[in-house]
Amino acid sequence: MNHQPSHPTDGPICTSVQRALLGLTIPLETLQVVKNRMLQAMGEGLSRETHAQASIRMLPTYICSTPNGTEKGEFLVVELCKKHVRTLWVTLQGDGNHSPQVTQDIFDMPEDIPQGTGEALFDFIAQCVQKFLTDISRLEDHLPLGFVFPFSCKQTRLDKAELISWSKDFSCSGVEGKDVVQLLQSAINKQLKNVDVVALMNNTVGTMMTCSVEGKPCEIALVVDQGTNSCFMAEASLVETIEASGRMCVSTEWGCFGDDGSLNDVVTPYDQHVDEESSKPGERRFEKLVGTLYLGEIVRHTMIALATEKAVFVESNINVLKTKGVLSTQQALEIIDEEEGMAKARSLLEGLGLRPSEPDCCRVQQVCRAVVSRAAALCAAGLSAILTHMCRSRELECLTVNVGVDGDLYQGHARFREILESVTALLAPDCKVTFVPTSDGTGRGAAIVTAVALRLVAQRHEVDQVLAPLRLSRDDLKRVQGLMRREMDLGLGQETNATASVCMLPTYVRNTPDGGEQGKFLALDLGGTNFRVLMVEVGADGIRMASESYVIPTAVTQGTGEALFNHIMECIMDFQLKQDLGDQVLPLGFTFSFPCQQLGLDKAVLLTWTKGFSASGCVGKDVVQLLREAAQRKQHLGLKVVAVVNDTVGTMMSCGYDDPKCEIGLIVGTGTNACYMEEMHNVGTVEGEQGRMCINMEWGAFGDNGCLDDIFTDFDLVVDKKTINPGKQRFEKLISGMYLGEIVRHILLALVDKQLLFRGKPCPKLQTNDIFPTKFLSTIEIDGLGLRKVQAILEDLELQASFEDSMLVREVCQTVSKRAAQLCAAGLAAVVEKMRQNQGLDQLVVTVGVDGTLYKLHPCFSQHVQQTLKDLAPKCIVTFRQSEDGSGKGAALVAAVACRGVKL
Ligand code: 0WK
Ligand code: BGC
Repeated sequence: MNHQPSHPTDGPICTSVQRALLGLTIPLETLQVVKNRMLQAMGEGLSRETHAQASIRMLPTYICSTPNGTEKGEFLVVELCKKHVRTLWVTLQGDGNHSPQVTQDIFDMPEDIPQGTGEALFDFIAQCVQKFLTDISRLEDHLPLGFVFPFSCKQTRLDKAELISWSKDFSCSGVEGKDVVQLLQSAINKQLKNVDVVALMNNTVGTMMTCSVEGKPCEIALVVDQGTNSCFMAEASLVETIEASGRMCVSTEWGCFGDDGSLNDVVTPYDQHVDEESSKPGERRFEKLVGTLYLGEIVRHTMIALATEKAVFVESNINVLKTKGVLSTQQALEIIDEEEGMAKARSLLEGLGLRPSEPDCCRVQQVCRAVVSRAAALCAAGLSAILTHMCRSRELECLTVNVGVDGDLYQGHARFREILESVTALLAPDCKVTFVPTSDGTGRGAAIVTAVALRLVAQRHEVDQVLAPLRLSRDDLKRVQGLMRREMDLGLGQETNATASVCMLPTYVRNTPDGGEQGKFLALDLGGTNFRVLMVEVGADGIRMASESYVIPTAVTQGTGEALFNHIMECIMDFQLKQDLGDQVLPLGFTFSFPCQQLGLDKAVLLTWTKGFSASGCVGKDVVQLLREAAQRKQHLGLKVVAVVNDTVGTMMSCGYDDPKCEIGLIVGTGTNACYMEEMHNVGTVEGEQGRMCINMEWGAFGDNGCLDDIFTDFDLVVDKKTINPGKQRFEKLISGMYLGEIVRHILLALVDKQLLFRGKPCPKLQTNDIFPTKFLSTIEIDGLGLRKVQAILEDLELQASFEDSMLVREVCQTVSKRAAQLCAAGLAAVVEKMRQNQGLDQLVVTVGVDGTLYKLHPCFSQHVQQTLKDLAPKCIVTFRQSEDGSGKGAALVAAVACRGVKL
């Protein structure tokens, strides 16, 4: 559909008029092209690489949420309009804010202000504020002020915005490139002492925030006034010019679209004249086709062209038409009126001293209609580009959205509205749009933005207070590193071992693999997420493995030791059956991932259970013997345990098989722990000075003697209290997968209590232990994961989360996992620094073999560990090698060496 105006059909005159009207009419297919060009320009505006050159600048506004009706308080708003300054006093009840109390005043702007100095402009605005507050007797109050500034600004905060360029005939000197908030604040400070400018926003943002229907906010706004612009709630992850997540309102500044020539096939010679006569030729080409500052001018130049071609006013001297501004957009809009239009046209043209014929008046009316229709159609092309962008970026089949609209052209003229709405529906058929004209400009919206700004600032402050204890400084981490080193030295000392919280258990593994290991082995891997039985064949051509995972029910892990080891035996026998091992008696390496006093390679006494295990009758017992007894109970004669190792040792050995520099084993999974190769002369708890031995640090218990109490937050204490081993494994409970989810859950509950999350609504499901598993952190923290997915996770917990809520939940997860990674790195820094000093090296080069679901699956845990370690131990070059096949392979390698009878 293209909207062709009707007209008399007489010869050359008709052709000129038709040509003019055709030139001013954009067919739908061309509008589709314009829409696609705007979509592309919007993409360029969002991209960090092309943002600076983009004709649609896509400026972040730092508005991250639409109003939620709880905004409360009294706010001062100042709106800079084309010919006046409007000051408003807005009281928001927080009751959905559908009818806030508003007191306002309008101060006409002296004509010389818009082209005068910036100082004069802001002093004038400050005088208006001072006068307004005097009139409403509010001079004494401490007041937050929201400033509606309808010009393109590079915003870096809600209260920091640099003017990029003036438009709409404003050109005050000394403002472009300056922070407008600062300029206004300093002008206000000259007159008043108690007014803080806390937010600046574009008038489109004010419009978007003001227009909300039945509590469903608008997510797009459009202003078609002297100038034109739009804004919408974009996916923040797509706004590459800022670091943010969730949503961010972006002011498109689409007025400049076409400044790169992408409207040249739409612009007519009449538009060209208007541009050349404007204060900034070549700039804001789109605005000059749409804004009311220009429509009258386009009509005037069209009439000049038609008159020149003797198509109109053949009886008149048309010089009057050559004066800029003789025909205003308002007049053009009156001329298009169905009833009064022709009369208006005649009185206007006669008023200009022209002697228009009836057809002349009709042709002028047609031109006016064409110019206004084109403006509406172009706005529709821009709006549909935004709609399509939002639909795609939100991965929606159909977008349903409210569009707030302000500006004389939309508010005042049905024809403009009809065309805008109908063409939008044609260009964005998969979007359901409700247009919401603002009833009172941007005032209420600006108050809401100011309220949101204050609420966000207040909320930010409160959230920072809640999370501050979990944010560790470099000094904190250096201190933890120092404490870990002290506990390690105490643990290695014969005299001091008993009091050390880090046991530093000798493992009797004295070498890492040398590749000469041979043979077929059975391996068990107990203590991680699953219990695994493996068959491992080690040969000159490498290692082949077969394995089976078995779940150990809590009833068994927390039952009797006999039942636990019986269960283990049943799994072994099931595996041997499946692997058709018949009655082969394979040497067995047993990865037993709990603190054990190793008395030999195949003898280890369990010191205590961890990770939720508590099977009775095991602590103080040789776990190999417990396994052998279970084999006897099962009349299983084919069990030959030759080695029992900790999973850290198994992991070090497994990675050491491929990388001889691997001398540290690290586990960050259900639990956490580390081992490393220590110089025998430093191991005071074992006879012998020569060579080295792998030490199982059991660092999970670091801090059990209270040395970490100042790191422990109330949330950690609550989590610890609810475990079956309160006061134990303190370091582990700050780091490992078994506990992080619970720490997050308790922080979320605290934020709900403080009304900072889920609007303070009680969350019964969130009260349930372990309802927020650590794997949620790994999902929620995936970079670029749409917050929609976070919302989905929360919905499963019957939590109705807003975007702000989802962002806050993500921030809590990030804070907890980052602390865990940093603490893990502080522990490792102590280990590598000790190894470097042990070897008297200026620089240590070492590999850490690592395993565990948290380290392997969390999106940024490993990165945080590595970055923090690099900072805390700069003299150590540390490579992290993720263990492919787990520590079972390592246990088999230890068994292989044991079988060679070589003193490991
Ligand atoms: C896989 C290893 C196993 C270790 C586990 C730790 O093979 O020995 O205990 O990693 O990670 P989790 O399963 O506890 O996340
Ligand atoms: C155990 C360690 C084990 C670690 C990782 C800790 O709870 O005490 O022996 O290495 O978890 O699985």
